[in-house]
Formats: sequence, C-alpha cells, structure tokens
Amino acid sequence: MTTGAAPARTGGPADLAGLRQLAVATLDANWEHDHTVPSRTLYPHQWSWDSAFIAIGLAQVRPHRAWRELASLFRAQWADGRVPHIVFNPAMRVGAYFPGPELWRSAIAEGAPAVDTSGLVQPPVHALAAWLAYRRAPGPASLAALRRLYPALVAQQRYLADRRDLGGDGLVCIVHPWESGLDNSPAWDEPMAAVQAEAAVMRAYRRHDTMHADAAHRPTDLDYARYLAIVAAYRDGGYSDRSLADGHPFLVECPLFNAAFGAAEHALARIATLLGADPGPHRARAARITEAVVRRLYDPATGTFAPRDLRTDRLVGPRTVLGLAPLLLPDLPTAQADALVVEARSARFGVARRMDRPLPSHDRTAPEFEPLRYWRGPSWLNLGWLVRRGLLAHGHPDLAAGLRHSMISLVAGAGCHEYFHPDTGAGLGSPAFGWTAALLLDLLAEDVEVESD
Ligand code: 9WN
Repeated sequence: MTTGAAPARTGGPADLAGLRQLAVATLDANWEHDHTVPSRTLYPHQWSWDSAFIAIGLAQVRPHRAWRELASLFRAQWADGRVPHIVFNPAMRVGAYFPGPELWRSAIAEGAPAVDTSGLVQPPVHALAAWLAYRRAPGPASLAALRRLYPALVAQQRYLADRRDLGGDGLVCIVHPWESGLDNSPAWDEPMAAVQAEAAVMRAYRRHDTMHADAAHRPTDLDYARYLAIVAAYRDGGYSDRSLADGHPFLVECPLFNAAFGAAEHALARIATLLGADPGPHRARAARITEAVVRRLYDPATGTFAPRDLRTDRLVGPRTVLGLAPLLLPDLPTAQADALVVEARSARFGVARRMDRPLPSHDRTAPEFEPLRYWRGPSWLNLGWLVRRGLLAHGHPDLAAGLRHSMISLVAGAGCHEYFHPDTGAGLGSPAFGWTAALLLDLLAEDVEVESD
C-alpha cells in the first residue's frame, strides 16, 4: 500500500483473487445459522448495521444468505418498528458479550420480540443495503425477498420519524452513543461529560471487550460506566420514547444517522418503484430530511456538519468523520456538497486521488486524535465505503477511486481487520471482521453504477 510511513503488514494476501478468497472465507467462518457475527470473539451475536453492510457483500457471493441475514435481523423488529442494535443468540454462553441480555432485559418491554435484544437502534443503512443486495443479485428470489422486507423497512423508518424526532424538527435523535455506531467518537465527549457516572461502577461488572482487544484501544471504564447509566435510564422507562425529551441523559442529532435516514428514503423510493408501489411519499420524506439535515446540522463557520446536542441546542465542536456523512444524500445542495469535498480533502481527512494514508475516523490535526483508540482516529472500511458512495453521487469519481484504492490496500496489507492504524495501515481490533470482508467484496466488484444504484 502507499502509506507515508512503512506499513506494519500483518499478512494480507497479495493479489485480488486472494483478497476475494480471504473475504469469502471470513464471511463463511462468521456465518452462524441465520446471520453473520461481526467477530467470533468480540461480537458473537448479531448487530444491526453490521448485518446491513454484510448483506451487501454476501449478495456478491452468497445471495441466499444476504436475504437470510436481513430477514433474521428484522424478525427481531419490535412492535413499534425499532430494529434493535443487537439480537442475542440464545445459544451463546452467558457472559459471551457485555452488556448481555441480563442487562438489557428486553423481555420486560412492551412490544419486544420473543428473542432477547438490546433496546437501542443503529444507523438505518438497511434499506440501502436491501436495495444494493437486489442490484448485486437481481432475479426472482431476490425480488421476492425484497418484497417481503419492504413493509419492515418502512416500519423501521416510521419508528424513527414518529418516535425519535425528539427535537420536533424532522430529524432523528439518538439516545445513546452506541446508536451512532461510532461509540467512542470525540463527537460524544461533550454530551457524555454531562452523564452522571463513576468509573468505579465497572468493578461490579466484567467487561468482555478488554479480554479480546487491547484496553488501550477501547473505551475507558468511565466511558463504560456512562454507557451503562444511559442504558439503565432508557431501560427503566421500559424503552419508551415518550418522555425522553424531558431529561434523558443523552439526546443528540447525528449527521451520519440522519444521512442514513434520508438515504433510506431514497432507497425505499427505488424499491417502491420496482415493486409497483408509490415512490412519491418516500421522495417527499427524503427531501424533508435533507432540508432538515442542512438546516440543523450544517455549520457555515466550519463548512462541515456536526452533531447537535439537544440538551444544550448546540453543535458539538470536534470535526469527526461523521460530518462528511451527508454526502450520502444525493439531493444535498451543491454548496454543502462542495464544502464537504473541501473538508474531505483537507489535512484533517486527506481524501485524494492518490491517498497516502487511510481515511481516519477523526480529524488528524485535532489534539484528541488517537490513532489506536476506538473511533477516535483509526480507519474503518464502512466509513470509507459510505464516503466513497457520497463522492460518486456528487460527481467526484477521482476522489472516490483514491478512497477505493486505499481501502483495498488496507486489507491487502493487513487482512480483514475490524479497523486499521490511520498512519501505518496496521490491522487492529478483531482480525476477522464481517463488514470489512463484505465491503471489500463490494469494492472489488467495482461498483460502477453507484449513481443509478
Ligand atoms: C456496541 C459490532 C459493533 C458495531 C459498532 C462498534 C462496536 C459495540 C461494542 O461493535 O460496538 O454496540 O461493544 O463496542 O462500535 O459500530 O456495530 O461490530
């Protein structure tokens, strides 16, 4: 790979056929009867947005599994439409993941499914994934699977629009950093600082992550104590969204989450057209979401997007990769799209035709940039993949090609790791990670039709 510093190669295959084989072998090894685990060691259950990314890759090689992956996730959809961020595999031993079902206690909540789940959600990238899975493997079986899934995807959006618009401004509010998918991002430092908790609380629990990953890469005990305090607040209210606006400890409008929410309506419009349903309402909702994302989350002073903390009604300061996510919205106005391209190309993120370092999850020039710690610097393939789609949608194929090359080089250098050192490209976290394998397959297949996707 073309990194500035010498990459610490941890043994990825050299040629493209070998890479593809590695990706398929990783997905096969992580397959678990009706879903793919993100990682056998760190994340041995089913995760929501992981399954969406994984389905996109599976569609290239195991289309039947792609639909099973999505179907098993949506079988755990709650009566209110929420798609839980974790679906627990009852066959796993107690303690295989922390916090496990005993902490979430989903069974006590109204409208929860028969299987144990968490009560949170993750970015709704599923309609896009379903659409792409169909595009990657069209045919009668895919069409039938998409037809079955469509109402559940609509219900997922309805839940977010009706129950989670806590600011009353047309955007979804996330109620826990885990809902962002970028749990430990510096974007959450300000809102998290207000959450009452003490690191000592964690003495009562056994963290599972630090047994499988370097503690220096993971969130701290104080972060975890706060994560648990927020879960407890939500759970003790029966996971009801009704009174969250009055005093829930974490209330944030996230640009990535809301970009996914808008992109989902665009995908649903395409799906509706294919199925002979009316795409009009989806298009209208998509336009409203884009307008709200720009109005509420764009900061003209910085030229990028930022999460809004609803408890203070202020945009948070750190310039993380979350700010680039609205590029995913095909109807983002040119002024904002152009500003984001400037941000992406800046020294903060370094997106270029010939990228010399991978896309980081946080501004490289910021004092709190940490190249090894979870979501505070390292490079993740799902973020690169999303930003690449956005660059293609807004007419920057050269930058998109640079990003694609950089992502493929990462896996070629280090294997299907969960994340990568943003300077050296060294593999970090789980060494056999589901979405890295899946999105690599998608990149290798060279997604030439993104604009019409
Ligand atoms: C908590 C599974 C998930 C990803 C998230 C990532 C991490 C869990 C954790 O792993 O989160 O949900 O234990 O840290 O942050 O994006 O979906 O891969």
